[in-house]
Amino acid sequence: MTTANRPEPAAPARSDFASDFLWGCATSSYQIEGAGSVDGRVESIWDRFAATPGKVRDGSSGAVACDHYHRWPEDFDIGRDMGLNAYRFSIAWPRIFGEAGGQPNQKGLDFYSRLVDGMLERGLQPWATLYHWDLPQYLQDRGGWANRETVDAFLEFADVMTRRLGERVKHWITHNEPWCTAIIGNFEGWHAPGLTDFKTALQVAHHVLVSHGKAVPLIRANVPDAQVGIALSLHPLRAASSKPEDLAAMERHDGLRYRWFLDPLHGRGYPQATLDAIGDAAPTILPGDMEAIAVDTDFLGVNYYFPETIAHAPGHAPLDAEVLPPGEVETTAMGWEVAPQGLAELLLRIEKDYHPGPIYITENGSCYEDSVDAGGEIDDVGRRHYLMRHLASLRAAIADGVPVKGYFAWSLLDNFEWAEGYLRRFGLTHIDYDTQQRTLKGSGKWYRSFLRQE
Ligand code: IFM
Repeated sequence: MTTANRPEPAAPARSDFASDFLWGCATSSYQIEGAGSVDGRVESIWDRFAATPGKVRDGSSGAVACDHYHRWPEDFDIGRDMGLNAYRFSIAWPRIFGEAGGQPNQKGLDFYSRLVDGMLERGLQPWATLYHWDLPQYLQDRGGWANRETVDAFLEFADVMTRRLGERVKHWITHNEPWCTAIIGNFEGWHAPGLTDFKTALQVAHHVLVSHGKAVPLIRANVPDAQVGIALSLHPLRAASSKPEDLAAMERHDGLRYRWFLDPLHGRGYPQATLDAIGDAAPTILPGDMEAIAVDTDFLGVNYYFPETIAHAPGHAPLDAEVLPPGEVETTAMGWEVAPQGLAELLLRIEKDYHPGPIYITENGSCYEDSVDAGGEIDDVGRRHYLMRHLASLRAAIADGVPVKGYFAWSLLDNFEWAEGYLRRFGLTHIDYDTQQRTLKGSGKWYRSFLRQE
């Protein structure tokens, strides 16, 4: 069924949720900031990747993006007027350290300091993500996250940022979507740095998790009353059929896609069946690593977009299991299945499996092909329905006992959608990339009326 044929969903109300529930939008530095070579920012792996022909579908990069670096007051006004009480952003490491072992860049620090003041002035609780994929290229030149030294460099970055902002920023996310950093970037190769080696990818995943675990106590030491967590991208899984081989393939995929991250974060180590299956590709683990990864956190961030259907696929690396494209189901312009109930399903599973404490939906959103009408309006009915239906699902999960404390829509603005460039729009606010004009879409207006209880 296409979105156009769908009946209008029942609208959830803000009053269905706790009065102290957090309502935000999420963004990330490389996707919105632009100002690629301003004020001492150095090259990131995404600058290098985007400059490599064929890597980004429209040949674009984040060099200008939404020019948020200069236009952030207008963007935060949009967030405030929408009625948000929280805002999730990430910090561009290449703005802070221009070389390995160098001194922090004062202009980069000042930019994020201004940004945080701008949030606070508008009643937006700042949620800072330390790593949302824009690794400095000079670190990739030394092996990137596969090199253990990057863990130390990350800790130095985390230390500097939390000392500088910790009086004002209490909520810290160490990493966004380690799966994407590790597997998409280093095995599947369609994200920066574009490597295609499974063993490297698992070493990257391990170092990312170690860096998370070691950053948590450091952040707590620097930030009075810190709340620290990690944001994982997760999918409910379905087997392609009830055949034993598809069920087994789903189990194998689950071991890597879900348990490989959640098990060690909850003190269970890497899943043994997955370790057995991957053999020599297992990462090098130093004494103390697993204990570090298992550090207690204050919340779990869950990024949910769509479910995955898994089929047995002999020869399909790395685990003879394949994620199938969705069949005859409703999809977004990304080709991702629209499955609001999948959010509740996923949350209930996480709660049952790990009981992780407070959960925040740190991303959830949809991509549609928006059109601007003659009056300059964008009636993005698909995205509006997606948002309404996912909030209804979230309400159901909370009613069933999952302690979700906040929701961040992806995204405040249309932005640079990685390998898809500017061909894909996820924003509640439309960006005209020629003029940088911002226009609140129908979905953004609905979120505003929901948040203001109009
Ligand atoms: O744009 C991305 C974001 O950077 C990470 N999570 C998924 C979003 C949509 O693909």
